[in-house]
Amino acid sequence: MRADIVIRNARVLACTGAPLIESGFVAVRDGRIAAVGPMAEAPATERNVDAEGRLLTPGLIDCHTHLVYAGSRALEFELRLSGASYEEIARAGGGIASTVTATRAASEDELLAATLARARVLLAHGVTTVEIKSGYGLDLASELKCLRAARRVGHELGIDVRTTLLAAHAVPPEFKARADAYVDLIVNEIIPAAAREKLADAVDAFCETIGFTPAQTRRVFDAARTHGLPVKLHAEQFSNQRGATLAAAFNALSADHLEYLDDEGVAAMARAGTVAVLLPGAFYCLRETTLPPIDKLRAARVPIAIATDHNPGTSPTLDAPLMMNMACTLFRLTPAEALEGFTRHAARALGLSMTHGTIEAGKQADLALWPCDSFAALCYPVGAVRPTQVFKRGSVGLAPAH
Ligand code: DI6
Ligand code: FE
Repeated sequence: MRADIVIRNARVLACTGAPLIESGFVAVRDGRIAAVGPMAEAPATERNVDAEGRLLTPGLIDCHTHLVYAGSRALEFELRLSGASYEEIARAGGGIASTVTATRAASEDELLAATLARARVLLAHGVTTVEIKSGYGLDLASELKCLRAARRVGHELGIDVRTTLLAAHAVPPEFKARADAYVDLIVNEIIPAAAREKLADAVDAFCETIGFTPAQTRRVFDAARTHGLPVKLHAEQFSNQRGATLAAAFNALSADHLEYLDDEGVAAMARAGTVAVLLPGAFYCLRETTLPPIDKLRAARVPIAIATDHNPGTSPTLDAPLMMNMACTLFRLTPAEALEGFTRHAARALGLSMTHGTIEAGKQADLALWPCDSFAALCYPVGAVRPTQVFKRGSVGLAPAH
């Protein structure tokens, strides 16, 4: 077998469900994984990387981020510390709306620069594929501007970016008390334009008392379907709107947050194969105390993914391994579940299962080498866990910027 590069002497965690290979190799050819196995079967090649017994995992996949925005929400953080709730701030015109003002005022190049800086930090934490949502533009031109900036991040950094149109994130100020008219705009103009310009890989909405009703969400999903775009949903974050059931009825790739998910939602997601994306960063920042129904999701065999939910309001973090730690500590996931949540199941939440998320022959050679030796060792430190090396399509050039 000819290989361009062989990573040797690695503890290989393929995230396929197969046991850890204690002393293994991964051979890469043309940017794809050519073979994986124990060292005894490693092919000879000229270019080798000695992993020196470190843990080799699939590159992490951050399947839920709001990476494109301008401005800061540090003041709101202080308000919440002195007692204001997230909902109160949102209803008073702060929260998402304040980020919308700053994002509308920023140029595409300014947004690109800010987003690139954030994406580089994600990369330094082992993320090789990232989903980026719009949702801070909330008008036709600004939503498309955000999606274009997101696409450019992928080209600039050589990582995979999947874009999601989240025009239904909040009702913009010019549509105050006219949410249905804003949904008309989304359905008649924003979704068709994003589809026409191939700027969106999926469509998302925030189904919530402070977001959009299930009926409005359904209209957004119908339009996505008309334009051939798969859907995802911010569901059951603050209250049970039966959003997950609605999402499953549209064969959603994922339903995300889910603290207030009910039994019917669990069953509907299981039937539809919709991934449950859990977001411990937002849970932590909002001091939420209601846990997503993890045991019920497990029992129904709903795939569970974990993501950063990076956004300036409720999850200002770019530390993917810290989210795995929090998924274990706050949600009681096992370290193996947390890592599968950031690899295999995250790939599925983006519709990328065929090419991403596991170390298997034929898949894209997206890999991360960690300075530790087990699932548990990866998840147990609270912060400051970074890969020593990241490979994207087999390219070793992606040295994390520390
Ligand atoms: N739920 C969240 O946690 C983020 N969006 C959403 O629908 C928060 C976005 C923000 O506060 O800026
Ligand atoms: Fe989110």
